[in-house]
Amino acid sequence: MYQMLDPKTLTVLITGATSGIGAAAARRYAGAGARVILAGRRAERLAALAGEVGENVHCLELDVRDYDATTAALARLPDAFAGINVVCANAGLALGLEPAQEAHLSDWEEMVDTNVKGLLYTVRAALPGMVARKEGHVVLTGSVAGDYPYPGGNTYGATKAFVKQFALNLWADVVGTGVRVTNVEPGLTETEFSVVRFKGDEGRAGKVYEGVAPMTGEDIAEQIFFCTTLPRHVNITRIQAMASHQSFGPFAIKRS
Ligand code: NDP
Ligand code: 8X3
Repeated sequence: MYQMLDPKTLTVLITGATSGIGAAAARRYAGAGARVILAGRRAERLAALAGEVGENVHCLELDVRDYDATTAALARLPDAFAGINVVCANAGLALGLEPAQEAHLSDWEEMVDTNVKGLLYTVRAALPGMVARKEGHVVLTGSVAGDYPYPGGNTYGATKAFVKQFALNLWADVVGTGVRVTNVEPGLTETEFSVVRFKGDEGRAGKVYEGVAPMTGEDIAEQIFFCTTLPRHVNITRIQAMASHQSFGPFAIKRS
């Protein structure tokens, strides 16, 4: 019988735990007996999720764009949660779908600050402890958008390309330390992602998933859980999944 890691040995930090993929991952880990640290900005959502998933949970009201707050929060974790050995740097967002020449610079800045800099802050704050303990797993939430361009994906896709390359470079650094690195790269997944992208326009967000069977937060959480519970001699560097109704576009050729 193939021997997976015992989830009860895991202490998992999840950023972006108030919704979607992060919330589903929190439920998956907590349901399997792991200790889970839920991080996000919306305190009431954190409290509701903590109430739902049980006792082995600690909440951090945190904006990942604030490095000082992130390091301070990790430094004062209660003893039971201090030995983090899985970090899911998952918090992120897309804003807008305008072509680059019409996009809002403030949207670009918020995506870079969150998806790139916030993700770096989370990893930088948690990594030294895992290396010192000779055990850990960094799971980044990348995207198919980091591999494949699409109209309006401009800065969002570029942030996810950064995440992919950072994951690979991180793995080059930590190999042999006992820390693993995985970039999880989902495609179409129905969460609050599109409501956020379209700034609260639920009608427009709903159309993204109309007539297709998108993946769910639970689908991606299962992939994250799988990668992190494989035996320690196995490292999945990248895991990419698309909804079965999704594939690549052809090259665009604009004829005159
Ligand atoms: P949701 O909008 O449902 O969840 C996003 C999460 O990110 C929320 O919990 C939100 O928490 C958190 N977040 C956003 N900004 C910040 C911030 N500054 N500080 C802390 N937390 C923040 O979307 P998803 O679950 O889909 O998104 C999760 C990740 O998955 C993202 O990185 C996204 O890019 C990626 N992804 C999503 C895909 C999809 O199709 N849904 C496909 C591929 C990748 P709060 O607002 O409470 O702070
Ligand atoms: C989210 C997937 O294709 O909407 O990262 O950009 S996509």
